[in-house]
Amino acid sequence: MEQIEQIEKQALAELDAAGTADAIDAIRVCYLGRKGVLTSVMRNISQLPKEDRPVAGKKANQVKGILEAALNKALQRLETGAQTIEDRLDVSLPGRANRTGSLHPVSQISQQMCDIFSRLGFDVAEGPEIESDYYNFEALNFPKNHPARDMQDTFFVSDDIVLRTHTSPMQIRIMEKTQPPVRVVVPGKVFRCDSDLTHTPMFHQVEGLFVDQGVSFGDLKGILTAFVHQMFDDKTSLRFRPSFFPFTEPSAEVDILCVMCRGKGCRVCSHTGWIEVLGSGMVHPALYENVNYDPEKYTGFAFGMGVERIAMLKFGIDDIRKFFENDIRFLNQF
Ligand code: 2U9
Repeated sequence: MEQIEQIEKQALAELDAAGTADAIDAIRVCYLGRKGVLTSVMRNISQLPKEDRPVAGKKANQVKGILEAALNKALQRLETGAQTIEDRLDVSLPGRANRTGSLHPVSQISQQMCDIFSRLGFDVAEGPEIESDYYNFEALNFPKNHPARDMQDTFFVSDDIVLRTHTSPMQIRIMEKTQPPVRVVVPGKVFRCDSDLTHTPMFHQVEGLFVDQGVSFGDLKGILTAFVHQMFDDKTSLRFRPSFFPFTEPSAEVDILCVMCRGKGCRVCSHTGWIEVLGSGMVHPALYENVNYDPEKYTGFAFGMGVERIAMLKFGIDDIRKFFENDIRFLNQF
């Protein structure tokens, strides 16, 4: 009996370790073959004392059955390949990320600008990209012979229809429809016949207008300072420089302390320590006549800026054309 139990134990252990069909077959031959270990034990049972034969025979048959079943199972295990979930699944592999899209960097910055002005009390409005000469120039106090009306800067659709060169026509449309207070920013595409490292024939602007009783140049400085501090950081100094636009008087261009060198002087700020980011001014009284506002009662300020220009500074991009090539390797970084 002991011998049979020993055979069972050893055969099962060998099967456990067997990794090929040949190894399993060798075990079968070794134990159950014609000259196999168990086969010879069974043959010798007839030589046992008569009373021991039934018990030994029964035990030997049992073990034979167990071994046959184990041999089959081992073969099956080989055929189905991997046996466990761990063998089929490598949990250490990196996951596959979802390829979700994202907003274009210019859209991101435009939205961020509008969000800031929104929190400062401005509405957000959009208008047509194709405009009449009246809304794009005439109502904004551009003299008939002003160079900005020239073929070089303006895309003409016909004699008096143009691709808007700024989003200002929308502010005229808003003022025509609503009496003060008006507090609005207008984001959108604008078009100018110009192309180099810092200019593209289409670009984006965000312009703003605030008209009410008692609006002063101090309000202009306060709002634009709050904007720059939120857009960049509140340590960014501003500098207001006198300038000229037909639609504002007085006018000022706004420089910020260079975001790259913090005023030390570098390539980005042409070694001046300052970067121009905005145009602004008090709305020219001549405009009020065009929209039926009383120029004795109301004053206001306006400002405008190029979105790509701010995006280039925020993201450290040196060529505006990168925004419009739609190279996925560029866009994926935002
Ligand atoms: C109305 C009245 C006044 C909008 C203004 C600027 C100054 C300005 C430039 C910035 C960079 C254009 O994109 S840019 O080239 N803009 O300097 N824009 S004041 O003034 C207005 C607008 C509407 C009714």
